[in-house]
Amino acid sequence: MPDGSKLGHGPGVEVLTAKEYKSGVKPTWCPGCGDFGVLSSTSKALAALQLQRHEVVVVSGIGCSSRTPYFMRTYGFHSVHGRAVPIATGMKLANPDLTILVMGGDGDLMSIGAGHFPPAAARNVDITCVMMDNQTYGLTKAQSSPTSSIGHKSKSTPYGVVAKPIDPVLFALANGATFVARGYSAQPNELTELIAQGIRHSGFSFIHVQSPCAEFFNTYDYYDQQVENLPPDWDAHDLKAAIEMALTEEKVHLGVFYEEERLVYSSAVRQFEPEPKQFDLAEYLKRFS
Ligand SMILES: Cc1ncc(C[n+]2csc(CCOP(=O)(O)OP(=O)(O)O)c2C)c(N)n1
Ligand code: SF4
Repeated sequence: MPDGSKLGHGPGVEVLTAKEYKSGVKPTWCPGCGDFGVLSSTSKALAALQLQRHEVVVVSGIGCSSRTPYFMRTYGFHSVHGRAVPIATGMKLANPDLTILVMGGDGDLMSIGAGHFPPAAARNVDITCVMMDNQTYGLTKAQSSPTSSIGHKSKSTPYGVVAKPIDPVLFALANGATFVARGYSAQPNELTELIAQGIRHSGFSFIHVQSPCAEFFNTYDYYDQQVENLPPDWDAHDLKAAIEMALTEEKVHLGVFYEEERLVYSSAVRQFEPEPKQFDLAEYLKRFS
């Protein structure tokens, strides 16, 4: 086993490769599913940061993408549909030293779980939310989702979707997320960097990943054509510019849209904790004399 002290991790600390963050359980995903790329990038990001596995928790809801905790050799919680964000919030408050990743799909996080996202972003809960967006409900065999385009035909919308789709990047920016980025599962190296940056960021990080469903809605050709990096001189501290860029419909931009330093929730709430009262034992015992 390599000695961690050579890498500045202290003697006796195990140096981990990306493979060692994977559980070895063979993913149940269909061949070509974008989620393979996201799993690989997440493992590589954890290896780049050399986080110890007992310090990391991957929390998910329900969906193909939400199966990710099974495939990671970290702590994991495959919870109930849409509830990953509040569960992660509780974990972070109970133990602020943990690195917590919420991983799930557009159905899980933007539909049934959509009500939980805004308060976590606004409170700046220090968790990293990686959303695998395939614009469909893969696990339940291809109903439309809140990110499906107008006109998208599916089993639940046989005549086409009529609702305007949610733009997850815009949603995160509007709700006060302090790190907002977009990646593409077919560009795993760039995605690794975005996930690592999201984890390093102190506060609510949201990484929107275009992660096609190879089985029911294969959009690889579309995204191969449509994705474009944010300009090299992009100022990620300009919220208005980030919102305007997210509204641009010509291209699907990749990179870090926005980043802001703000007090994290677990520190902010502790400011309101009352001062502990001094306890005078002798005074207290007088009542029994
Ligand atoms: C309370 C509840 N409602 C509905 C379902 C059925 N259900 C399971 S997964 C899912 C949607 C998953 O979609 P998404 O999060 O996009 O994940 P994907 O499978 O596409 O990765 C639904 C509606 C459920 N499990 N629980
Ligand atoms: S149904 Fe789609 S999202 Fe689910 S594992 Fe298969 S390719 Fe991936």
